[in-house]
Amino acid sequence: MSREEQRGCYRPVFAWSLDDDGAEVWTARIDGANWIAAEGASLPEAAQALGSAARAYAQSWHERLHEAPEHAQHAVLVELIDAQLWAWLLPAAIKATPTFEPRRSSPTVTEGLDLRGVRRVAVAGDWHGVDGAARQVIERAAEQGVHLLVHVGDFGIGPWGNSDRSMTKLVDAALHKHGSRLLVVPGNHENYDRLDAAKRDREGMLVLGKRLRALPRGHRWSVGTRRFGAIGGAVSVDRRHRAPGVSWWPQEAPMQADVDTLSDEPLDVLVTHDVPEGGALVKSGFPVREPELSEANEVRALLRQAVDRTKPHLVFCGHWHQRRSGVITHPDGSQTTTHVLDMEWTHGNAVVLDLDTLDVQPLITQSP
Ligand SMILES: [Mn+2]
Repeated sequence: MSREEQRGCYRPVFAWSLDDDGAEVWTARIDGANWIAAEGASLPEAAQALGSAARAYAQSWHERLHEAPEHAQHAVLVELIDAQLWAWLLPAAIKATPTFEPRRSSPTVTEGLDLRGVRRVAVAGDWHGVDGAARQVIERAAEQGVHLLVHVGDFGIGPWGNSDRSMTKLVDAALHKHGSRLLVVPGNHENYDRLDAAKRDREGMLVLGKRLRALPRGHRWSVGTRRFGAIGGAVSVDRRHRAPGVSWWPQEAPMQADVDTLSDEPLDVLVTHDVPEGGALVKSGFPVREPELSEANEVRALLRQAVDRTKPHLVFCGHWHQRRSGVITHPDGSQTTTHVLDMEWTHGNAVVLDLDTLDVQPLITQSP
């Protein structure tokens, strides 16, 4: 093989993708010497880093690697790095520069979470951005061998106002620590602008972190062999005390179209934020005025319609900050049991659902 042919065996490669947060990531490597690799937030950054990695390799080669049998053969590559590094790397980098906007159909759309083997699920009620309470539930569940959690909303998806504290980042880190995953069915106290802008994974779930997803209204998914459905959202009965786009979002309440999206196929488990009408006896701790009262009742009627159409065995919900349950009997004799979960730092905040038996048991937690 001529020297020129030997040089042709090494080729700089630059590739573009999106990470889980939707940010651009550039990777760079030398084809034929794959251990020389780097990445960066931009193409120039990745090219710089690849240049440094190549120089570092050449230096180690001169110092000791030339004696190693698997590296001795790369003398031509080292010569190329020593004499012509940028004349060699730059044309390849320039060729990789996107001439149009970044490809929308990127080959690295976020993978869906694999939920096929899951046997038990922890279901938790309103957390309102209290990451300590979230961490405790995630930890207790993991101790009991439960690594999938479903949240019924008022999770506290931010950003909220000017706070740069991120509930989603804190919870994603806790999930990582315990090898767990969490699916949020949004409530009314969530930043809907963030949800509307979120990227979807291959399963159609909204990506909030590596291990954290939110479920769009009307979304269906499977856990093990069980069929789940989601209709998040509710009316904030205190919205007149809140600021639009800062602590209140007009997209908060579900609509008829969401129930139609969910459709009539039977479900095992329906997850909502508010309680479907007739699902369980709940009582507001304070008087609610019109028009919020009527709007909230309309939402509960819509959720009841979803229950009547999908006849789930179980409904999990929250919103009322109390632990209640109730049974709806359908005309065909089948029954739906509704579990209303309490708020953060309470014993009624979380339960464990056994997917084989559909049995529901409290998840034992402690007050702080
Ligand atoms: Mn709520």
